[in-house]
Amino acid sequence: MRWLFCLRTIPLIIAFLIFLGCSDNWVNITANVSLVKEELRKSEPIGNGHVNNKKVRPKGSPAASIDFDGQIAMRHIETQTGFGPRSPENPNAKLQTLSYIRSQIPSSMEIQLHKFNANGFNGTNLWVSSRAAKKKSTTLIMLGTHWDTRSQADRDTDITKRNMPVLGANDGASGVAVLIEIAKHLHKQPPEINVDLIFFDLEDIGNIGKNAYAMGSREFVEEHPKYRPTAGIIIDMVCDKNLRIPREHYSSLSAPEVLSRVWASADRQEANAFKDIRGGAIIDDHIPFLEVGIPVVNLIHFPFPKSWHTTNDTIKFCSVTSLDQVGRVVLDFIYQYSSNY
Ligand code: 1BN
Ligand code: ZN
Repeated sequence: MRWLFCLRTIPLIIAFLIFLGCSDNWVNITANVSLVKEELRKSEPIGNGHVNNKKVRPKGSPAASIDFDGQIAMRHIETQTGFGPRSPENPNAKLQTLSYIRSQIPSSMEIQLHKFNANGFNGTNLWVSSRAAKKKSTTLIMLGTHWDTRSQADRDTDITKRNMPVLGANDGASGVAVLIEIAKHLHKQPPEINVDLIFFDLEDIGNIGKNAYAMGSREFVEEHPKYRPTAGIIIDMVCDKNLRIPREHYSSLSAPEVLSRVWASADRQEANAFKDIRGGAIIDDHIPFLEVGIPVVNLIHFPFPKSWHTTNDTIKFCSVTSLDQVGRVVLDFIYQYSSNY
């Protein structure tokens, strides 16, 4: 009987002991599940798409795949700088540049020349309208850049060069290059909203004699009082190898929603040249628009690179990757607007 008792109870005791051992693990497992849940709860993206400082964007989301050709953009810089400085003293280079930009714009887009005189200078703004959406959408986004270059390299470290003109690979040609490629992209993949691209003249003779910065855009705004785009982006100096674009001050102050959309696009495109920090207060082609209440932001390299307003502003400091980032971010911005127009 005793043996029989042992035979029956020993397995039960062993089973009980095993249960006690496992139960400890069981507690741990439940604890771990709670921990994971807590981590997940903490890591829910709240607007900025970040989890504990890491990106949580699902791979292959449509916004992430915009094919902007930075290499071709680089060639547009090469062509423009090949014409020489595009400053008022060099009318031939200016004519060649205007005709080059026109030749690159897809035929589906309308081109208007806005000729003006400011402070004794003749200028030409080139206004391209991509109105694929026509009346289907009342949203109109204005993208702008300046196509002129500075007459004097007044920040050159070599004082003997300060009267020489700036070649403007970065300060002039880079913005034009990006907008040309954006125009081609919009032609191939028309958004559901209307887009204008404006190439402004006479942005960059400020503080030379009695001239101001952003004269071309100021003339444009003054002479087109009925022109009221929904929002806009000005790009300037966007090709440097160490590109760094913080949130420009006047843009943050007067067009915060547009700036937030741009930074959301930069985040989606993983464009690390865009820095989520305060930048300088820059007088550029966005200012005349902001003054009449049109929310236009300025995407500009800041602090300015060493080559700024020097004879060193050449293509050797430009990078395909930088052009690519800016192109993708601006296109992402457009297509996001387009997806909820
Ligand atoms: C941008 C590129 N700017 C000139 N070249 C605008 C500017 C205005 C920059 C004032 C600094 C001061
Ligand atoms: Zn400049």
